[in-house]
Amino acid sequence: MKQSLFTLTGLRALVTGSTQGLGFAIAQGLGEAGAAVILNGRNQDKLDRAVSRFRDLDITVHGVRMDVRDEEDIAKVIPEVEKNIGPINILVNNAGIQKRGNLEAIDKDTWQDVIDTNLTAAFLVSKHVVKQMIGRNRGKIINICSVMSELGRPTTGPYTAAKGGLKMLTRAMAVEWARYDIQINGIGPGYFLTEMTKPLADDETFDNWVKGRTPAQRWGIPEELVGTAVYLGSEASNFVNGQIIYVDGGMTISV
Ligand code: GCO
Repeated sequence: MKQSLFTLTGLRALVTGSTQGLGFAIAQGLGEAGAAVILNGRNQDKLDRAVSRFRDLDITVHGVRMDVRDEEDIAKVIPEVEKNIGPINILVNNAGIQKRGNLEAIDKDTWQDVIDTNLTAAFLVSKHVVKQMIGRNRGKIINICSVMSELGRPTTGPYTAAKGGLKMLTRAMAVEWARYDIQINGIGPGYFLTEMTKPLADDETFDNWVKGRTPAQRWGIPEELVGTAVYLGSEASNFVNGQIIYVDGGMTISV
């Protein structure tokens, strides 16, 4: 097996929503595999802090402030990135938020905010990045789905709908763009310890539920997503398209 199969040396990866949490861990892993990394967030201070952490890790890094829900911003920033930083070879659509509540009590603005950030943003950013990938006849897109792409949990309605949509958007992208030697796949994380899930992990009842519901009987650690992200960003996955790989300790295969 060629060692180069899994290297990302010479490639550039844009990871949306990567100033913290799973996005930061995935971006760090892609960087450690050799990619030049473009971090993204809406908040300049958070972005600057994330970039300096990467500089300490000796990873080639740029920070790009872009609101992934705003197509005008995307349409301005993506061409600037391609011109001033270089081609985006790997796009990771990671940006996401979670707003919990009983479905019947969810107001339209909350619903729209979750759908816009977790689903529509992936469409908008991909639409502007894929133009150049099509021109280069090469590219990788990785959509960060969730076990909620397959499963529901009370109070996570908008998030579940968005992540279910992202699973099918991954397939919609694959059937249209695979012909340009672009591979579009998804990663479905289970319950990982991040800023977003900290309130859940700190709740003993919820913590015990996750451990009981997960065959591995534990939460995931963000670094445990890196191997799958590197695989889907590398030559090793050149004939894989439209697949969602669940990194969930077995949760989606158990009742
Ligand atoms: C929840 C959590 C989950 C996790 C993750 C699981 O409220 O149940 O927020 O949605 O964030 O998405 O994959």
